[in-house]
Amino acid sequence: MKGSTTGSIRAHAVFFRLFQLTTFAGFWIVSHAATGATYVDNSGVAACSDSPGNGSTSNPWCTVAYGISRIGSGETLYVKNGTYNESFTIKGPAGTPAAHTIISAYPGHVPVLRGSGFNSGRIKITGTSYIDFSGFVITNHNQGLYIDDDGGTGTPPNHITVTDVTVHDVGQEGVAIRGGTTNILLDRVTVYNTGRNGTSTNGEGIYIGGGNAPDNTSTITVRNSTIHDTQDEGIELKGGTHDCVIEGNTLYSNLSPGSAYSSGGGAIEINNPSGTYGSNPNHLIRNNVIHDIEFTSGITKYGIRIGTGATVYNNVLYNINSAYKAIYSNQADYARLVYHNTIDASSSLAVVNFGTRLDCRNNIGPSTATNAAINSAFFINYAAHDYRLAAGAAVIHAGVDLRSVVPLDFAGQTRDSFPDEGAFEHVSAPPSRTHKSTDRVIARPTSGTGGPIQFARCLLPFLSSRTAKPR
Ligand SMILES: [Ca+2]
Ligand SMILES: [Ca+2]
Repeated sequence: MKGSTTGSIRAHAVFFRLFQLTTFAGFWIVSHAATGATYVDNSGVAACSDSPGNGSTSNPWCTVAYGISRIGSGETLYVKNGTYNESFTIKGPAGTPAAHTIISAYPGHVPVLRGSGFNSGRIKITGTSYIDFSGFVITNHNQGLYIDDDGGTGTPPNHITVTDVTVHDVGQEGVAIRGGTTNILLDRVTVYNTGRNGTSTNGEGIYIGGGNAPDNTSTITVRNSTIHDTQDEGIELKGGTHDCVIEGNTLYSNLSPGSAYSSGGGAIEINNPSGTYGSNPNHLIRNNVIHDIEFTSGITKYGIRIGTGATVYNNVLYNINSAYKAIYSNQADYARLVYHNTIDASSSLAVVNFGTRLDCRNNIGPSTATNAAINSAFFINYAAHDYRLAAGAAVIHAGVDLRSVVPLDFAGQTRDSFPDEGAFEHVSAPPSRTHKSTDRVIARPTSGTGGPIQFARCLLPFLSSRTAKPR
């Protein structure tokens, strides 16, 4: 008992010491950023010069590229409002886990990095690590932002964070992350009007992995971002990529107007494995909203195409043109889990399986035993696409317990022991553990969360497999 008490006190002391250190370190970082940052400002408010002695607020540098060349590891470069006609490559200085190098818009400012046209240039990050890049608008380049191994000539970057960046009106892709790159976070990124050079077929919003060559880019997270009006896929995960997380994003008007290569793609597209990664890629696609995927003559599109192993839950899909499948699982390889999505589409096209190991349960959309076909009466405001559940909806407490995979709902609400079908858990007390014979829960077959994957639970295959495309 004594030892335990002593241990507890010691643990408390260690915690307090850690708290002191953390607080001190945090204070130091903030102080350093406030007093030690350097500045780029071409507005003319303060006369700028790209010379070594500059970099202060009163004597700023003129170009972002020069500023980056002057800062040291873990330092902060702030860029103030203005249009900077630049295409540059960030090759460092690398930060450290404790002190990232920060290249950022000055707080409240939105500097624009403008290229020289849709057929040349890009902003690139390569061969470096622990860099935070935030607050910029990137436009009028061939591609917006590349995070890669410099076309195979350099080392892949890692631990790069891109926050509050907007990429719009570019010749090809908005953002490309490739070349074996790892540990990249895109947070609150906006991408629109891609594929504008008129000759290229590559107009993806966010392109992860390689095209023809094997590419094991992995551990990429795209979060809280908005990707719309992309000529090709909104977010594409190429074969060979693995362990990526696509969460909390909004995608619309993707694959629009639709190039030749976008036929067969999804607003979120997970490509079939390329054979360079030997186990389930385990991509995680959750809490996204996909809507308004419009009809284009001669083009086939999907809301989400699952071409290899992935877990897909708590997504909301609506206004997917009735010619298209909302969620399509094809390319028979690794297991897919499709749980708790709300899919406002005809039951025959909500989730379509073509010969894959698909476990499809607790969705609103498919009309099968462990799912529920869409019904406007389920929702608070169906007409306004508010798919939170109305009190008394038949899908409340009607799901099987999949909390080991889906502990929370779309809104972050904890799912109770009788999960509701669809993306939203209704806030109401769960029923008692004693079922009545009329409860849907016990009327349904339940395999349990640890059970074997159930094959083809949504729909039998009835359409031909998608033809592989080069990019
Ligand atoms: Ca419930
Ligand atoms: Ca593509």
